[in-house]
Amino acid sequence: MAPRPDPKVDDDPLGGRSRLRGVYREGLPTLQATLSMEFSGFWRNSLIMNGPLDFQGTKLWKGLLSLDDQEEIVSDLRSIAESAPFRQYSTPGGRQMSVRMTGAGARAWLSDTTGYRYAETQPDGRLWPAIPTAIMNVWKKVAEVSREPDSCLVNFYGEGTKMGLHQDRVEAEHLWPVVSISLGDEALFRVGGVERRDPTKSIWLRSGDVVVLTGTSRLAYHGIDRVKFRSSGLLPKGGRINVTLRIAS
Ligand code: MD6
Ligand code: FE
Repeated sequence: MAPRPDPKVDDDPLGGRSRLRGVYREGLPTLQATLSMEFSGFWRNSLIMNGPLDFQGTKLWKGLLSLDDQEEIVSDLRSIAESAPFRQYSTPGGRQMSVRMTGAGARAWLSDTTGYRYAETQPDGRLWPAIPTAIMNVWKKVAEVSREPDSCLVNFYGEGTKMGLHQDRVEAEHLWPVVSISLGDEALFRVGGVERRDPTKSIWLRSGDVVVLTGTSRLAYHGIDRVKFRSSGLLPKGGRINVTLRIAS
C-alpha cells in the first residue's frame, strides 16, 4: 500500500497557557467578547433550570458550562494537543478540510483518502490521549445512557472556517447519542432532517452550549455555516472549538 502523507500539523491553535482572567497577553478582549461573557451568566441563571430546549429534535443546553468549566476544558485540550496535535485532514475526495482536528479516547474520528473512519492510533502511530474527566462529566450530565463514550473528536475552527452539511454515521451503532460541546467564538449551526433535501433551521451556538443529537435527530444532517471570529474572549488567539463525544464501536 502506498504510504499516506502525514496531514499538516498545527502546534498551537488554542494559544498559550498563561492568562489573567479576562485579560490576555495579546491585549484586552473586544467589547463584543466581554458582553458575550457577561451575557452567558444571564443565560445560565434563566435557562439552565428549565433543562434543554428542543431544536429540530436535538436537545440544546444553552449555557450549560460555566466560564470555569469552559476554561478547565480548554486547559485539558491544550494538554491533549501536546501529545495529539491538531491536524488538517483531507476528505476521501482529496480536498483539504478547513477545520483542524485532534482526538482522545480509545479511538478517534479521522479522514484520509481511504475514507471517514475511527482509528485507534493517530496518523503518526501514537495512541490517542485519554478523555479528560471534565469532558466525561458533560456526557454524564446530558447523555442519559449508562455507557461511556469511547471517542472524543476535537474540532478547531479558525477564521473563515466552516463545516458542510453532513450526517454522523460511521459509528458502529446509531442508537447512542452524540454529545457536542461548543467553546470560544459563536457559530451558526444548521440542522435538517435525515434526508439531505429536508428543510433546515439555524441557530447561533455560543461558548458553553451543549447539543445532544438523540432520538429522531441522531442521524439528522447538520453543519456549521460560519463562525463569528473573535466574538468570544475564551481563546487568546480567537477561534471556536467543538468537542464531540460518541460511542463509536
Ligand atoms: C460543530 N458539529 O459543532 C459541528 N456532530 O462544530 C457536528 O458536526 C456535530 O454538533 C454531531 C453531533 C453534534 C454536532
Ligand atoms: Fe457532525
